Amino acid sequence: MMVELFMIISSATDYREAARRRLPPFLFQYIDGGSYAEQTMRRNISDLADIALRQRILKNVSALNTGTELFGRKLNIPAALAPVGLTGMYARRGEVQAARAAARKGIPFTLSTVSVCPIEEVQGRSPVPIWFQLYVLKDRGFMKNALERAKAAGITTLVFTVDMPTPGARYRDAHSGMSGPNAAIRRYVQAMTHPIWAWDVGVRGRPHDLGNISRYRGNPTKLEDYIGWLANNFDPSISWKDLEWIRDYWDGPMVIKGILDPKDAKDAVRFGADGIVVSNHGGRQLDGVLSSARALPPIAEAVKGELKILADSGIRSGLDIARMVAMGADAVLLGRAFVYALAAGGQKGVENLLDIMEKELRVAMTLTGASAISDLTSESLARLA
Ligand code: FMN
Repeated sequence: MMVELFMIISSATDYREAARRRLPPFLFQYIDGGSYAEQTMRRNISDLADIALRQRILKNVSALNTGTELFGRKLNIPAALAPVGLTGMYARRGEVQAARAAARKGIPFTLSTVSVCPIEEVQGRSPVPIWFQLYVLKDRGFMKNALERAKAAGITTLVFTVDMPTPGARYRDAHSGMSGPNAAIRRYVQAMTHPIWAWDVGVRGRPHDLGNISRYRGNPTKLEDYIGWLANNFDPSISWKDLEWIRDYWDGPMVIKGILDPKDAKDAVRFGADGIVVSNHGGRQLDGVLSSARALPPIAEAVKGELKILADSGIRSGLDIARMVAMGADAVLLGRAFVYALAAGGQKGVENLLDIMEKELRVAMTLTGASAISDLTSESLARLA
């Protein structure tokens, strides 16, 4: 890809820098930022880095296998791509490119409710079933419509995100031009000074509406309407009772995303969820809550084996995947890591990132003496004095 002519890419961190160069600032900052003072966002990364892996030697791990199984599907590594809104703005028809990369590398892709490309376009161009993420919205008609369309498209796994009864404030967005005064003009100027993105995505990647919402409303819901639409549609009245109709309606696996407390994880078991995602939304919701690395161990202790435990927020390497699995996750979701790669290098960028992460995971497994994903346990972590 173009970006690789100018940069050596060897990690997710390199892709972040490549994405920063390629994207207009309003988009890069939207991806890169968190809420309020961004403390939780930073701790997601630093707390994970503080988890010490336990090096073991002479364990003959020559027959190493990174594969696992999740909701009846074999995965090449214990990971899936997280739902990320507006992915079609970071690369041309970005959701399609990311879904195809995930399929090639043997892991699931999750389509966000607030995607640019609608369900039908992404599933139609993916060789394997994708996952679909749904938000709790005041307009239950939209939710029902989205579920019906997902089902009709052949999607079986639903990720239901519950940590956004109200959106967290992301101050970077007001400064960058994503929102705030004269936002449209500022975005236009930024696009003009990033001509590769402007031509490839801005011009050739149209239409840039929120595909799923447009299909429901029958007219385009444009990027300009996005912030307002979101702000008016999240529903703070939601409770476990409201989820029951979705569980009754949805035949396939249902995963509840946005759990940080063992009590909520137990409620998810009682509710009959097939899985949970331990997540603080990448530090984009309530700043000051626990990092996922800290939230995961007590949750795993409370519900391990009763449903599938996924975890996200701050995962930037295969070493981080090993850490999360060793702390009790069955698999992880990759958020910004894949988005940076997509912005920098499209489908090929995401495929390359997944290759990099698989290699990193293999090294972590080799040097902790783990031949299989099931060998990554609390015994793979060093106890600190
Ligand atoms: N989570 C959702 O459930 N639905 C979304 O539409 C959604 N949009 C996101 C948009 C951006 C730009 C980012 C960075 C995250 C978004 N998330 C969304 C949260 C991710 O699914 C995931 O929880 C988070 O990115 C994990 O943290 P990480 O990026 O540090 O790995």
